Amino acid sequence: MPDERESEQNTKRITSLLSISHDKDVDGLNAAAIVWRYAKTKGLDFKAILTDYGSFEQIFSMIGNQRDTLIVITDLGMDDAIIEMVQAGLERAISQGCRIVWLDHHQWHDRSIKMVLSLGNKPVLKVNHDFCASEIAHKVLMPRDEVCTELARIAHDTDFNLREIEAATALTDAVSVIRFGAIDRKEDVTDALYVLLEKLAESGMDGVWDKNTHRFKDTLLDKRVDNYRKEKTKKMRKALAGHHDQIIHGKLVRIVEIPSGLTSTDMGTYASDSGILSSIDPELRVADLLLSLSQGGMLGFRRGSDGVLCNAAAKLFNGGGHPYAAGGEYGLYEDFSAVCDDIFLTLTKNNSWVSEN
Ligand SMILES: [Mn+2]
Repeated sequence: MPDERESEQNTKRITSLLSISHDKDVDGLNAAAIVWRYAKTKGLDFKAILTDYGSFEQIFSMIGNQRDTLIVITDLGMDDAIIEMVQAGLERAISQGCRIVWLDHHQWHDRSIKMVLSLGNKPVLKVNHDFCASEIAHKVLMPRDEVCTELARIAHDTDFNLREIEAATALTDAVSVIRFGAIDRKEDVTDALYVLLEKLAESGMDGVWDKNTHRFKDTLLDKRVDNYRKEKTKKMRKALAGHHDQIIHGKLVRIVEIPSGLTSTDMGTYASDSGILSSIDPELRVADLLLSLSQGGMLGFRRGSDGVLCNAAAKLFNGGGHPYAAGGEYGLYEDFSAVCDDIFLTLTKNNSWVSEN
């Protein structure tokens, strides 16, 4: 087929690989490490950029300067607001002998999918919501590599919030502490994460994590993670101690305020641990419905028993989600107690969030 010959000619000079991945979490980092291992097996020079959604303009105009490069984008969806700009950058790169591989698990619009697939040099686009991005990178690029298998497993544990693997939870905290530290000091996040990325790409978790001592091999990093966790725990304990409880339609409903620097996932996981609760107050049991209110007025919903529908509760606050976890909005507030009374009243007036079983 003439088509294939042409594309082979256009891409046969590929000498380097540019990885662009999400800087926010372990999934983005491990996906980049898997791509790095792929580059090594193909003998391609490797460069990585870890980034976030606000920086697409800068990234994709830089992509337009690439030549003879395989560009692999992972754990990032399309920013539909600047799709023309993204397209222009990609088209320029392709006209200079580049090829595009885009592997992701976020929500994509048809228009964005069509745009990527219409590019030259046989673009590869895999979007699958059932896996995290590292798992997709593993399957597509390095299915038989054991280190990549492990990197994908670690990413899955944190991206799906399973928290079954100690090293995965530790790596999640390490990424947060390095990332927040770089942002605070106005340093480049990719530079700050590069050492960790390089070790993960070289030898997987073995490169960074000591299985026997359950600690990071880098003692400074280990200390930073330790401190970060202690701070986090202190803040969460304090927040949990200030909880407001009420029994509504036979269910224990609890509202807590999320301290700054923490996510509703942090808070939800912490507040559903019965051991932690009884250490604060022996009488404190896991709530059937937990609402966490952020400083900005956003509400996170988590359930502690099956008889509650978080999505239905969130719907009463302009939100939605799953029966087991959902999100909504209260709005800006000053008096936490007044907010609690108001929320309790709304949940009392409506029982759609209580399921039959
Ligand atoms: Mn992800």
